[in-house]
Amino acid sequence: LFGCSAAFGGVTPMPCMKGHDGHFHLEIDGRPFFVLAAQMHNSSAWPEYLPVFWKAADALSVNTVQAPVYWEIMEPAEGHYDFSMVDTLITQTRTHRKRLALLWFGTWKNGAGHYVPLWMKRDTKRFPRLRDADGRQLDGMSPFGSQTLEKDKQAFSALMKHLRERDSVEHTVIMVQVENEPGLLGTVRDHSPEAEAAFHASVPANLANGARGTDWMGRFGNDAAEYFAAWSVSRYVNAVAAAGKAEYPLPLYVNVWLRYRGLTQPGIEYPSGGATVNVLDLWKRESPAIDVIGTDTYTGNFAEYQAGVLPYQRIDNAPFLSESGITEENARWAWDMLSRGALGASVFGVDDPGLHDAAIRLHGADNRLLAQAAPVLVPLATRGDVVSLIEEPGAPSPTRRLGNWIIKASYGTQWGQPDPSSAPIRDKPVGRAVVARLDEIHFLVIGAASRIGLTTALHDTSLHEVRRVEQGEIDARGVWHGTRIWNGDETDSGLNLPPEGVMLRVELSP
Ligand code: N0T
Repeated sequence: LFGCSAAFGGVTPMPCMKGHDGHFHLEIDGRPFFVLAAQMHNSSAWPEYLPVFWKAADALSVNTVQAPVYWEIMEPAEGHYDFSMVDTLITQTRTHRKRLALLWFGTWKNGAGHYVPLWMKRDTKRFPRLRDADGRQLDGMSPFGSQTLEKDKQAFSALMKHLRERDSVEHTVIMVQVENEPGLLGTVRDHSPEAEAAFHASVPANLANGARGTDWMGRFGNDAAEYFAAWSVSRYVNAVAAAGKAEYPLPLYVNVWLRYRGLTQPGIEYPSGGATVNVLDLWKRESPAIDVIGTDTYTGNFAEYQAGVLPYQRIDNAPFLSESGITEENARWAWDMLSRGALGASVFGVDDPGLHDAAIRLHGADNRLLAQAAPVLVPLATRGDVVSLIEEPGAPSPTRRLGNWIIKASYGTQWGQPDPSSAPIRDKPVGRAVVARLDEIHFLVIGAASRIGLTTALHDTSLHEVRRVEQGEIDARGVWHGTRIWNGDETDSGLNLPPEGVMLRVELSP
């Protein structure tokens, strides 16, 4: 499923996904890669509007940008494709020395059908609309429109074929998102005539769970409509993905408008039939052509973020923060993602004119640290040797364990700090760090706005001490370069990671 083909149509290895048991990463040019992405606003992929985006993406020091491909623009007339906007994105991404994740705004965009070409919108006979329980046509496409699916498959394959022809040597494009937050809004399931027939027919054998000949109500009871929606959307998206993959096998992903923060109403509060947590098993089973299901989380709260994201770390899926709001406190999420063997993390809407410089500066500093450390940390995370320590107001200071060591973070004014007024001013929770075990006695500590203590496990009477702390950097070959030794006030009561962030290599007693 996640095999890396050595080469495809080109001489360099294909971007591919590697890993196991819920820890997966992309491998780009044969090296582990952690996606640190910035996404533009929905209507920004036009040449006139790209400079503003690039200014932010460069300041953010991301290694990847996410940019939409609009179906309505790419196929202005049936069967006529125009890839000029895609080419512009590829060329400019190369100039800015980044990678590109293309977002296929096809049949679904946020649970609606607003990006299907005009000639399709005008022909509701060939391309039927989604219908609600009263038979009303909604402003989304029916997942049972076989002509609609055929057109989407053709267009998506044409896009992937174009990428193969255009990009199979450089591999600027490293992954593609199939549709955007697919699902149905305005109804729990489709009620078009084809949908009605399928809903009252027997459940497909692979979903029947032994019960032969039952219809959807008989098999799923009160949840039947939502499961039916998930089945109809997932197999549609999978068919589009499979068609594209046959042309050019890039890693493909789906992003989810999450069912969390107390949302319970499918089709109203979140698109029904998207890969939400309650139907995730069904989605994974029905979408083998999708490599990873990502989560769009718009929360600044650690518990909400975890509740949204953690169910997506499973034996067959890695967590992937496919979108998040770009705020200072949300900078914490990428650190947590990296520690748990995730694919990467993204911030959305970075070309927003109202965006504060402080958020850009903070995310930029983080990305520079994380991009340096990622090639070293990614394999360690797969092994379970990386932990994150994330500040959250009102929650106990995080404590983690690596081998015999207990790692504690604390924030704000500390015991032992001679002058409390010298404590950093904390109007936002931004404490974030990762600690990685390189071997028995060497740890990496990377982070910002935190104090990190390394102590012995309870009841362990052997000598545990921090012997040497060196600040430094990791070069492009993964080699450590020390710049100074930390001691005294910088280490006596814990490692004082400054607001701007730092990377430390620590030697501990064996
Ligand atoms: C996201 C973004 C963009 C009751 C929203 C999040 C992006 C899409 N959708 O700015 O449209 O293309 O993927 C929807 C989250 C809705 C939360 C509703 C809470």
